[in-house]
Amino acid sequence: MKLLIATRNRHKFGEFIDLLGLPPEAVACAADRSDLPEVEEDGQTFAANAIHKAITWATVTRTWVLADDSGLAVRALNDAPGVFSARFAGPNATDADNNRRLLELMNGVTDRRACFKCALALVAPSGDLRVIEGTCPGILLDQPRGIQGFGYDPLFVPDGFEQTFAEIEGASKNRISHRARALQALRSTWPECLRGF
Ligand code: ITT
Repeated sequence: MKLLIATRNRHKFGEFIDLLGLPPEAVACAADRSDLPEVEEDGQTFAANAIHKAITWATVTRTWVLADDSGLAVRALNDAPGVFSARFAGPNATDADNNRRLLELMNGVTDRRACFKCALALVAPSGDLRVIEGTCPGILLDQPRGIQGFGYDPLFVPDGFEQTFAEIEGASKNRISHRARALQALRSTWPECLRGF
């Protein structure tokens, strides 16, 4: 049985491949599955969106499903863009559009604190469900730096680092990221959950 990673974002999927350490044949990406229904991410919280997606697709596939809803919460913007992170600059916004909009709103703002957040929802074929969150605090720059990663990575310097997520190696991001921390917490509350694939 495969584990379905319930994301169509190839960058996120790549991070999960590295984080999970599972053989590629054990894992499927939602971007490769044309049979999955669209799931509206219209919840008020990351957790609500992750649960909705995981349960909807687990019902269709009857496999293990791991869903991630994540984004950036900026202190000076009352935690925006939050659940609107992917479409901050509009419905079809690119990462560059979203970063530009964020920089415009942060122009002249001295409080640069921000936090990446990730909610993971894991559903077993039995219907068993766990939801857990991970966070990664840091600060926002006033211009992008680096070419790795995705999303807001070029603007975000995690606490304890001087480089942005788009400048540090993927392996370093995967040690401290919101996604890595959520996965660690999931494994510690449900140790047997991602074994045996
Ligand atoms: P799926 O819904 O298919 O998973 P998505 O990219 O739309 O893909 P989200 O709805 O969870 O995923 O939106 C997450 C957005 O938050 C993402 O597009 C980025 O802009 C931002 N984001 C989340 N995690 C990030 C990370 O590790 N680095 C940079 N930006 C991130």
